[in-house]
Amino acid sequence: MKSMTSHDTLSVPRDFICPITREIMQNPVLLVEDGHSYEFDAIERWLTDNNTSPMTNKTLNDRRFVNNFNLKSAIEEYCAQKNTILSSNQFLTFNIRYSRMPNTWKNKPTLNICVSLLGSSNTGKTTLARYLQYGLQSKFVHLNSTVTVAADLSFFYLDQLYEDKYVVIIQLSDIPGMERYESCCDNHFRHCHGALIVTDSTDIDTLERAELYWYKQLQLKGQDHVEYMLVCNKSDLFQRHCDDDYRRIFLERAENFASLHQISIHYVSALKGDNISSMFKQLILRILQNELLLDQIKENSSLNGRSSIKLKRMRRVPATQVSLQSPSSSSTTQDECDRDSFRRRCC
Ligand SMILES: Nc1nc2c(ncn2[C@@H]2O[C@H](COP(=O)(O)OP(=O)(O)O)[C@@H](O)[C@H]2O)c(=O)[nH]1
Ligand SMILES: [Mg+2]
Repeated sequence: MKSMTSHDTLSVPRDFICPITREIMQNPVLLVEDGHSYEFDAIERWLTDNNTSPMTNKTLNDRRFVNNFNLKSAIEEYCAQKNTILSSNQFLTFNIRYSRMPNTWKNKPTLNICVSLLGSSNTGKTTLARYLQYGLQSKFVHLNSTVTVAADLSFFYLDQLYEDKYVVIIQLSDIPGMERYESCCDNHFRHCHGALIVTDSTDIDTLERAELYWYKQLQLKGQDHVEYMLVCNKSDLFQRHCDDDYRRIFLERAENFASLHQISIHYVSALKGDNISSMFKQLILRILQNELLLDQIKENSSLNGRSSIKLKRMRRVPATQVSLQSPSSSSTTQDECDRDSFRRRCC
């Protein structure tokens, strides 16, 4: 385990790379039929020679593509950040881990970042959290109930020290989406430093609800400088099962929402894991680079004190509503106590 130096290379989020040229895109366009983004010149050349999607290899009935302005600005922002980072010799690369933290970090100061998963029921929040925890193994995790009835917390850490001294711990809150539980969410609006507003891209009502409820509540109750992103989940179903008209309307609406509020959009599949890790990483990077937010996090963390966080909290899955198919992995009462105690101190 090492702290970051300016010699490290910044890993590029996969969405920023053109699937044809394998380079960071400068003018990304979205091919409407397959839902993937490509470099403008590259897809134009491809379509002169082929009538298939470069990603799915399926025959295209619709060869139209549109500018992906949000992706373009996310790439530009990323490149600007990368330059800033390189020049100021700051935090460069990291991976987000869901495992035991190194013992040698036991006495280091921590930065405790709270991230909330917001969005209507059935949009895939729990699936997304499970993917972040288990990666591809999350396929072997099954839900015991179809609805998350109480906030479920999981803890991650970054495998590199921030500013060469801080251990960064992320508390991810998966909150209930059913209307009758929405009143329990207030704390998660109030205390989060970052939020992923999750929608089901096959159900446009969830996008409407994201605009009219989740985004507004976050504005109303959240901290001033909270970082958030719009997540359009179930991209696998969106591409395979939604017709052209629906997809066009959904994309237009999502883009309008995102550009109106200047937030980035991420098209992901929590079930397949597409774009999930890069999106989460991007959110954490943004939080750490938001100076006002970082000041608050540093202040809270020094108030809470390092001693309150035991290493074992980073180790396991809060399993109020999931279990591994292996019977040995169920949750314990002690874990739940730890979780509650962390929540009280962290938030
Ligand atoms: N095809 C597909 N199904 C998904 C995806 N994400 C979640 N689901 C399914 O959507 C349903 C609701 O997911 P869940 O995570 O419980 O949603 P939550 O209520 O927002 O926590 C489950 O049946 C998941 O398997 C995805 O990316 N693709
Ligand atoms: Mg859930």
